[in-house]
Amino acid sequence: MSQSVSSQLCIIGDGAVGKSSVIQAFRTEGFAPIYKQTIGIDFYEKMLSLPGNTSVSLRVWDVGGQSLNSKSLAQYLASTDAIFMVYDITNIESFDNLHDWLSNIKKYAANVKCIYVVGNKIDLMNLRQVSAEAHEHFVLDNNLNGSLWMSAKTGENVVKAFYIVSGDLAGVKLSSYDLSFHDKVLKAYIHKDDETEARTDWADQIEAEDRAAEERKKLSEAVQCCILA
Ligand code: G3D
Ligand code: MG
Repeated sequence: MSQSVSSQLCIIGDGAVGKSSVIQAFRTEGFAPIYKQTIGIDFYEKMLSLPGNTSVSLRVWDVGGQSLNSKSLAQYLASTDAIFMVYDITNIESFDNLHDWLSNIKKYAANVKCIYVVGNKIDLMNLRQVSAEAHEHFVLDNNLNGSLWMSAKTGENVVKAFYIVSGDLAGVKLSSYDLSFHDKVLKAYIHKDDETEARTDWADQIEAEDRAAEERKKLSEAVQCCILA
């Protein structure tokens, strides 16, 4: 039996954390704008196909222009099903301000089912000001649904994140195998002023995941070649 779900996702967070860039990165994967308002809010919609004949029509709102206390922010939050709370991993203030964003969510987002903390700009890992532990604690302490890291610049984990939220909203559990089809290989980015910084376990872990994804891709290409031959 097929299932079709229609859902709304709001992307919120301080200015310059990369909210618009995250949407832009996803749009380059065929994510088309369907409407552009002049009052400062854009939304984009895409149908995502999930295993088990399920499709999710995800309407994504970039509420970037809205300040924490604006009336329209309250309106957008009131009707949203899911929220990405985005911060910039190189800017501790943008992480600290998530407390204030969360207070607004609790006040206004009456229908929200899934809230994720998104650490963006992981291509700038060596400039990181927020530890993975602090990020995870925030998620656990506030009983949030998920923890995501991404780079809108390289595209790392962006598409995957939209599939994760779609799966959660539709009640479809996506395996790491399902999600591996939406992996994008991370390009290493070393900031010129600080090339001597030691690598972290986190960076090693991400690199290992990328290598595994690359291996899987190579394997599936090899299998395709065999079939063609
Ligand atoms: P906002 O919508 O949250 O206000 P933007 O943020 O999407 O406008 O991004 C703010 C700046 O951060 C932009 O730089 C953008 O290119 C940069 N940025 C966004 N995401 C990433 C990322 O993942 N990595 C890096 N390195 N930069 C990112 P400019 O210079 O154009 O203002
Ligand atoms: Mg913006």
